[in-house]
Amino acid sequence: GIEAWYMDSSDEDQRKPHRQTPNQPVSLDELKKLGVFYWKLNADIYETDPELEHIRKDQGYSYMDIITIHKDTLPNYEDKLKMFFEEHLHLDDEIRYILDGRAYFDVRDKEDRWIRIAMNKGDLITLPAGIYHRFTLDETNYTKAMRLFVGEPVWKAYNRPADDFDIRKKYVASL
Ligand code: KMT
Ligand code: NI
Repeated sequence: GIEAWYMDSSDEDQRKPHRQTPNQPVSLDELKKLGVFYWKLNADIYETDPELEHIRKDQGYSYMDIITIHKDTLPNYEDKLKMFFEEHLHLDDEIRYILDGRAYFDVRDKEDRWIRIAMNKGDLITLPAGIYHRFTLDETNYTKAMRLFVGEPVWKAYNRPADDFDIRKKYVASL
């Protein structure tokens, strides 16, 4: 499964793990309570995987594309990474499936503390609409991810503060 932990408060390199000492792990169950869901899949067969097909049908993930985040493949790499790491929310769920490499998703818990979720090859995660979150590469500086979406994708991110959005109020009320 994925590993998650509460972050330290240091401002150094976002690509470092930022664990506390001692480590403060966060369980899948605690993530579920925040509306964060997780599947483990076989990324080696993503093009023909019946399990992925099943999840997509079940959840209505009709749209998909693949983004390779690496300095040589992603246009405006530096700017995009900066944007991804700005704390933000979306009006829809954010669904990401790591096909190769690694990355971190950080999400806020109920008390507004940062939880870091370490994503490896084969990890599929869904972040609920309205949750404050951010994304970063780790020190390996490379990930290839499938982006899934219910219907036509809307990539628009609203940086914090975005507390007046209905979707934010709805999310907070769900906790
Ligand atoms: C987002 O909105 O946080 C992202 O799209 C993150 C990068 S996609 C792996
Ligand atoms: Ni996002």
